[in-house]
Amino acid sequence: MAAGVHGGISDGSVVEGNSGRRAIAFTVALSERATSTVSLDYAVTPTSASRGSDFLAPTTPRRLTFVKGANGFTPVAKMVTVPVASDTASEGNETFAVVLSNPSVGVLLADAAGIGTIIDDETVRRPLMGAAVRSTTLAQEPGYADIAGTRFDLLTPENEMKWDVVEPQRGGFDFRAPDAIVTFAVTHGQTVHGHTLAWHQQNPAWLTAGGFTRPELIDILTNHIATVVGRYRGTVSVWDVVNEAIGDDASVRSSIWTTGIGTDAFDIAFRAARTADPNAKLYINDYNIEAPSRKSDALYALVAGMVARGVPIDGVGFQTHRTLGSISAPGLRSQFDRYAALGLDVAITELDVRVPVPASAADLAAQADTYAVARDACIAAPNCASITTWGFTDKHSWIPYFFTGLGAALPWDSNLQTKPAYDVIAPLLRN
Ligand code: 9MR
Repeated sequence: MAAGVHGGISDGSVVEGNSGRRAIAFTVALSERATSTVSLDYAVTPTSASRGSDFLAPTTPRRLTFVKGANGFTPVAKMVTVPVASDTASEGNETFAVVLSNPSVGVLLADAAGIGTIIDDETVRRPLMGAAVRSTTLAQEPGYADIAGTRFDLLTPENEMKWDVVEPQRGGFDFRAPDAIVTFAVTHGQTVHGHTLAWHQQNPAWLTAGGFTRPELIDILTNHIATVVGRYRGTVSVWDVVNEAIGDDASVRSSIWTTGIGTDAFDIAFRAARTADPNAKLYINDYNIEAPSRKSDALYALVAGMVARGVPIDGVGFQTHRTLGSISAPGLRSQFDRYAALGLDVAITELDVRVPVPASAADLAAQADTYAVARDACIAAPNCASITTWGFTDKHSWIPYFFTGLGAALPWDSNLQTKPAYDVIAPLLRN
């Protein structure tokens, strides 16, 4: 048997049910003989002992990634929901099988309940896991700081690197807030995703109402990028150089940059960033580009033009602010793959999935499924570098302030308790 991975699934049990779905909890463990990173696809499927039509069909395979730590592999607890045809009074008697669908090499194990499991040892690359954080909350809430510092590989300042914070007066820079996050990340062995250098929002009035000429604006933009990127050279590993370049009408958005400088504003920004830190990855970042659309095509055309002109761009950030069920694996892959063909990375940069609040258990289960689509698309795409959630706790999320009646969009709830969406990303998190 190839690299000799052994493992098993145990403790399968139906933990909750309603007329449309069952939630099933189980634990996956790997033996210490496996290599450092192992991915397993699993699906829940009907068994001969399950009552006929209760389980409609096997679930779509989902992927678990194990990373070997100093103490070996940690067993992973999972909860998965499956569609069922009808409610029954005897949920506790139902049986199911959790099947690992990588059967090319491996061993068939069975636990006490007779659950067959086939184990494989395909080695996968693991995307970095990140979260957007707020400097004031890091300083004020120890529970928040603990999760931020211990579970993620990468932190994105949610607002602290934006123009209105960093350059509130022309040439007058204030780095206190971004420095606090960068210092926190370095202390915790994390990297930083810088956000953002050219955007149409959160710009100070001196900039937007200054009546500057094109040469003046080029000078202002390049000086800002040289100063900010230069300050964090070597610690900020990736920058959203340009944010939200394409409007909802699929044309290049008008902003202080595109109207004041012109169509070459973004090229100028990328070149200035490369000069300031030759090793940082340079991204363009946008929303509603997670599937084929006029907007995603417009972004692709913009990026392909940059590549053709030799503009130093390394990747495309997919914000992924979504609603339940609004992304699909084929949709995401169609976009990831065409940037791979240009030689570019992609990343999921601002993931959240908003639901009506107070959130129902069914919506939180469906939310986990939407998170799983994003996670699995990134794991499967060789050019997907990272998955970052926009915040991590519902206590500190932009959603309720922007969408009346919606919220609960993140993996931890307002009391820092984990939600079903957490179980989806947990295999990729630190610890
Ligand atoms: O989450 C950010 C929120 O706190 C700010 O008030 C808002 C200002 O426009 O920006 C939010 O972050 C945005 C990010 O910078 C770009 N993509 C969309 C995010 C949510 O609006």
